[in-house]
Amino acid sequence: MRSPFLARLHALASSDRLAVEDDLVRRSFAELHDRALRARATLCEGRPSLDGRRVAILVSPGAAWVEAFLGVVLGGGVALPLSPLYPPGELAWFGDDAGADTLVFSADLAPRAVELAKGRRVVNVETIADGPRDEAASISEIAAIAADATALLLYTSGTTGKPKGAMITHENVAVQAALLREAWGFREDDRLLHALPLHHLHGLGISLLTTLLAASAARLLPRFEATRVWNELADQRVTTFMAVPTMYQKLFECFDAADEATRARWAAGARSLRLATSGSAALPVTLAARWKELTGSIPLERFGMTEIGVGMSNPRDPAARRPGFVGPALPSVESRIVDDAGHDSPTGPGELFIRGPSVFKGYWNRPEATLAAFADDWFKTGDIAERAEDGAIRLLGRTSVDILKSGGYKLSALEIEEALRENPAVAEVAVIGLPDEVWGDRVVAVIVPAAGAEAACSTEAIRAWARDRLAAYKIPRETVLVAALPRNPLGKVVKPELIQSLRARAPAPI
Ligand code: MCA
Ligand code: AMP
Repeated sequence: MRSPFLARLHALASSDRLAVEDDLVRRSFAELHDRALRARATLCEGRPSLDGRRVAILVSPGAAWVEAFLGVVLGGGVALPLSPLYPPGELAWFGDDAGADTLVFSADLAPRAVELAKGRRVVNVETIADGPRDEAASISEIAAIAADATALLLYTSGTTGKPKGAMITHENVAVQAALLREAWGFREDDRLLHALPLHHLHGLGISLLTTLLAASAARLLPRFEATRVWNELADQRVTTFMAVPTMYQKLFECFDAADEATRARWAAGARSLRLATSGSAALPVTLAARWKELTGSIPLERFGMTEIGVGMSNPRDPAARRPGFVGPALPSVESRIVDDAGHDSPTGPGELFIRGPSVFKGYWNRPEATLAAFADDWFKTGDIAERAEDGAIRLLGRTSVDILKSGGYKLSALEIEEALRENPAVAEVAVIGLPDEVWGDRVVAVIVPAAGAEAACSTEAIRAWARDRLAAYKIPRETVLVAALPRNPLGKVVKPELIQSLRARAPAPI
């Protein structure tokens, strides 16, 4: 078998150990594999293979999501996981951009899927595994899937307006999972509590696939909800938990509001975890310290990116973790720090470049963007880093003021500005991120209203208007109205100036 991802999956195909469970079903590896092969046959519709066709997945998190996803990759197709948080128009845009010819959906999301479904074959996830397997075709076809074939397309925001689909190969998936299995010591008896979205690499690759390919089990929650997560931890049936910093923040808000007996139960649950990790955004040292107070160790913080998987990780040994650092590079991940003049700077600060077998193969249908993202074969992360003597990396920010991180989601200020410019009440707009304890970056739209249109540019009016056009987490939390935007002699908005002036004012609500 040429795909190391599928070879690993195949090696687990006869295991009766638990693989995934949700609120309704439990599936062993053998059952999961069998159902994925049935899903494969449904998707292939008698053809030997999906042959690189893109299949959109708009399914609520759970065992059925995993079956559909594995059905696509076992079929030699490319999975396009989508989030129900996107409004219908944006979902259709993803389907079109990826050229997906099939949509797998779950009944609860059918109303969201109407526009996306147009012109595509639709398959209901509830019945996708009901049919027979296609033994004859599957054995030889699956064995022929190449290591560098694209397994999934994950859309990520950049500095160029609309998101780009990162092509993650079968080899990328296998390498990333193997690196983390080793670094974080996954064992067969590990059980992951999974509350992350499945349309990003953190929830899908780093958490779910690492767990499954290590022969451990994943317990999938329908969504992140702090009380639910605490109660799951308190049951002490899970051993690992992966989260973005905002989730830790929300967990503590919920913890502080609970009574003493509940807090004691929850704290015991958190202490029983073998491993709690944090990533996708900087973990404030104060949050790390609170987790340590509760459990005895700070979360394991690591640095990752859709395009590279996890690049740097703090050590598994809690005593060796350094707050504020993301650790040294993982084995096989090569890293460089390059200063403004383009020279290597061993300690930095400068832009972090990454190379190695976990790095993606390019952006779907965007050869120029792919070219621009690399310097020779080094991927340019856009993150500014410095390196300590022991090799540990500290992240200092990003090279572009137009990339924001809110609750672990990467957002493009330009994309949000483009959407807001469609509003006739908006004459000019600049979207910025202001530092925020809960969200990391708080998205603020600074607007010059059209004549007489001030009311239509209020926070409430703009948020209501944007609801059908942008995913909920991209919608600015606040608008600030100004007479003019600060511009440089070339007419470009000077965002650092805006950020500074708005940081200086009293904190705003929401
Ligand atoms: C939800 N809202 C948000 C966000 N999430 N607003 C801004 N930023 C967000 N991230 C909106 C909701 O739509 C709602 O809007 C309001 O905030 C309150 O929602 P709430 O219930 O408080 O939020 P939640 O549903 O609990 O979501 C918080 C969350 C979520 C669980 C932290 O944002 C999340 O799942 N984040 C994970 C993102 C992630 O997986 N990133 C990985 C990228 P309204 O009031 O208008 O309805 S991959 C990556 O970064 C690399 C590979 C790596 O290193 O990991
Ligand atoms: P994404 O494109 O959504 O995969 O997000 C990747 C970006 O998340 C990186 O380029 C970093 O800016 C940020 N990121 C991930 N992990 C961390 C971390 N531990 N600390 C700070 N930023 C992080």
